[in-house]
Amino acid sequence: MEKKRSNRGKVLVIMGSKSDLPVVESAIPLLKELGLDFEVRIASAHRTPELVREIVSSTDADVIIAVAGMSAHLPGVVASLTDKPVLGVPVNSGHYSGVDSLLSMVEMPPGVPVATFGQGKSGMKNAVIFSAKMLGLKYDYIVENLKSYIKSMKDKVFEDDADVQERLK
Ligand code: RP5
Repeated sequence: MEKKRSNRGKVLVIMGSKSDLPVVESAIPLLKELGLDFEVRIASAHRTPELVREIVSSTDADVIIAVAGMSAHLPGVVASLTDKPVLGVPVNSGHYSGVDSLLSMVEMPPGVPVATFGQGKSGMKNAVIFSAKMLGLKYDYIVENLKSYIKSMKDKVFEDDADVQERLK
């Protein structure tokens, strides 16, 4: 049985191996900046399927980001175990430049979707932002945090442009 959901927006980030950690860690500051509650776990669809089932069935997170490389079955298996939205982030850890992982996530059979993002750190970042957008439907404070984040991105472009103008004078 899935636990009751938390009263703050919460994301479970699950990765297939500790070798995926740099991708996950790169987005921790963003999870904090957006005010998302989060839990980070390592569990492999192939090596520890029982642990994957246990984590997914006991989490009180609202959405799940699953990060994996090679034949990346983790997001699909997670999606088969929950009614919560599952976001997949492919990692380039095999011999096919991450396409192996991308196709494993994007080509889910009809009825068991995994919202698949780009590969690696940029995909992870977008998966976190997308999670915040979904959770903003329920939590107003997240919408406010997203607005500040978007404003800071915009300000950075203006600053960078001003900097380039200055340098190239
Ligand atoms: C996948 O296989 C993991 O997500 C990782 O990206 C890849 C390689 O795993 P390790 O051999 O580094 O543990 O399950």
